[in-house]
Amino acid sequence: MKLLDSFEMRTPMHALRWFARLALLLALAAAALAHLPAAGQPDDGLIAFMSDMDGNWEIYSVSPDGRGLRRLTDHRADDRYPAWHPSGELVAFSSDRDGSFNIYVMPAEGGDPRPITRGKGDAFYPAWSPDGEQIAYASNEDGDFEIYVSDADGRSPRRLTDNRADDWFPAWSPDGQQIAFVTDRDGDFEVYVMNADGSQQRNLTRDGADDGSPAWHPSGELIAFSSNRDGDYELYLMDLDGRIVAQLTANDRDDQDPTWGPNDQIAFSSSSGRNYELRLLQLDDLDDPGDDEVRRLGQEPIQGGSPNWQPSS
Ligand SMILES: [Ca+2]
Ligand SMILES: [Ca+2]
Ligand SMILES: [Ca+2]
Ligand SMILES: [Ca+2]
Repeated sequence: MKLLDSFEMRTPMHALRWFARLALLLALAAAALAHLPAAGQPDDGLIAFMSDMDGNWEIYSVSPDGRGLRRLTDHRADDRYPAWHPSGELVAFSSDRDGSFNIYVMPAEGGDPRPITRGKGDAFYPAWSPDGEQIAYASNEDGDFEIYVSDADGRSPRRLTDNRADDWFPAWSPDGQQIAFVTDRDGDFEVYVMNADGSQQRNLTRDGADDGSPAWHPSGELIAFSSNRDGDYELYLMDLDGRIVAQLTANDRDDQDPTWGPNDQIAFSSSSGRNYELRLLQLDDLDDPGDDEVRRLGQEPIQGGSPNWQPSS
């Protein structure tokens, strides 16, 4: 009864006050639990992804609860790597419908795409700047892949990297000041970060395994990425010094291409051999991540890769 003593339960009046206080605390706790975000709510925006479920690579969108599957492209060419414009009203993607791979933009509901790049070589992995005024992508028009940034309409492309290795998978920081990307300039793939003008390129992962698919947390202080350092690909969370904050998945599948949704949700692609599907992870506590349950996006498996979560408007 030491606990009760501390609340000075000496008279019925004190006891009543104590129970009132307890009831209030319980009510507050219940209210807090009720407001905990549930994963994959239909009003959390859409997830665009690529899939060959209909015979060739197309871009699709789906609600994070697995409903409302919609095909956005319909072309026998390869259509890959969708990226939402920050307005949530346009989707950029990469397609070889005109011969080599170029970046195209289409309305969020699908429809006629217009080309953004018309370079020699192949252009992949479009990523809009957070203000929507620029677009980053990777192109091998100089022989190996480099990161480029152009105006939103494709004009004035600037090359940000310049080496013989492959530099690709650009990802803008939420404040638009930095770009994370993947490069094998040190022998194996690493996640690097540079300023948005290409200066101060630095290695964050520094691990002998292949590290890739960086995705900035909306706070700008953490980056989710994939690595095969335990033998197959898992998702990890690191800070901007490259310190691993948490290992987010642990299984014998290849978990890659994380994308952040509202309330610390991550959608990603999980594959095993030729089987690949979209999965969802809800991080309940960013201060203590790593023990969160992974589940399928929807009831039935949705064959999908390179998911990209629609920004909330
Ligand atoms: Ca296609
Ligand atoms: Ca290069
Ligand atoms: Ca590495
Ligand atoms: Ca795995």
